[in-house]
Amino acid sequence: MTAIDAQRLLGRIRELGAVGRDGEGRLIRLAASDTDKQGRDLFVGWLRQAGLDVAIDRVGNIFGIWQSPDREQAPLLIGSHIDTVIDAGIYDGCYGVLAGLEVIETLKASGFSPSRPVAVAAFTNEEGVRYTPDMMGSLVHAGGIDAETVLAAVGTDGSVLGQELARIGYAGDREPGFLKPHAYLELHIEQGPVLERESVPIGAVENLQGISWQRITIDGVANHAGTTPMSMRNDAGHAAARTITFLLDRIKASNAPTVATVGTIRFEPNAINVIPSRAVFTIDLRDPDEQRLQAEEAALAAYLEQLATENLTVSVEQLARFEPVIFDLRIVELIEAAAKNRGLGVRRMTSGAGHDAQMLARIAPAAMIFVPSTGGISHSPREHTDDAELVAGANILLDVAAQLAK
Ligand code: HGY
Ligand code: MN
Ligand code: MN
Repeated sequence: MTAIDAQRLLGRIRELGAVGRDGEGRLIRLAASDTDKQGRDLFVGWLRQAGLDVAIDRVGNIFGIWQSPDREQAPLLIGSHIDTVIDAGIYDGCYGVLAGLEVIETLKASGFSPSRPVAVAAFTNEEGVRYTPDMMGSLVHAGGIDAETVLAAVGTDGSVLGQELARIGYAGDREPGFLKPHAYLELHIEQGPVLERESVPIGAVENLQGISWQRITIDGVANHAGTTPMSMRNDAGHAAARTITFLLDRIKASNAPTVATVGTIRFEPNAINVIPSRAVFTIDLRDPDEQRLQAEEAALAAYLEQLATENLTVSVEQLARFEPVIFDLRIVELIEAAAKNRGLGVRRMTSGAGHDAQMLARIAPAAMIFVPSTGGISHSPREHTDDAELVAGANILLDVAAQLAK
């Protein structure tokens, strides 16, 4: 049974994982940054070494294409992302991109003759930390947002994505969406606790939860922290705290799979002895059920309306909103069969995280393969998956890709 070159894959994961470390050793490769460029350059070098055609589109999505005898056939696309969050782990996204390249190199070396081209993609700005929405490059590829809108996106640092892509040399010339996939596969770490808790090495991901990202701005009145009676305050900071507590306590009490996260918050003027005149914070809401997700969005909106009656001004910006996605059952079954054929345990599951696959599912049959995350931890330097688990997942990707490309 053909197997991937484990040392080559593991070595590349570690080599890419060393790119983009800051002075404190934190891994940060935000979309279209200088460190993202370093990671991109390393990946493109490996694509060229593998003899693949390299194509880069106008929003910086990178494709490595193994042309088949019949170039007219729609390609099998394997992908993920190599941009990271702040202080990231080395596996999120990178594992799936490098495993995709590994699968192509293994198939080529094995003499496999594909009936269709096989391509690997690294999509721009999957994480959405510097520019929103997340899964941006794959959303453009799937036709969910136009390239001009994305190229004009203004980052949290005031930069403009299109200018940054040009600056780092990844404003490509291919038209986004030029590659219409026959099918799409994504291998990813689970980033959650399920597979490890159940000692199951492979996840056949059948669906992915809906995501709602909002930025809330509450404006009150700055005043002296010592002389202003509590009854006379328009305290934007207290209003933000009440909102956050209302929403998170409500969701915790619901016992539903809904999750809510306030990952960023800032006050103005941000001084110890000044009642905040402004509070700006983000809310990441997710649920596999669209109706429940809408109900939580409505509860939050109603609470904010109530705040606005208290001499506070509230504004809401929707940063991202994606409905839950169901993946292709035929591919999910191929994943299960491949795992069983290699004597590996497998279970169907929902993805709690957003992934490029949810965008590609709009234009092609798509599904994902998960491998366990130690302690269920991700978006952290403590992110880890054992080498044997990484290799097992890549071999399942290999088997399913061979099925879809034969
Ligand atoms: O936010 C997410 O779920 C993904 O990591 N961008
Ligand atoms: Mn990811
Ligand atoms: Mn991520």
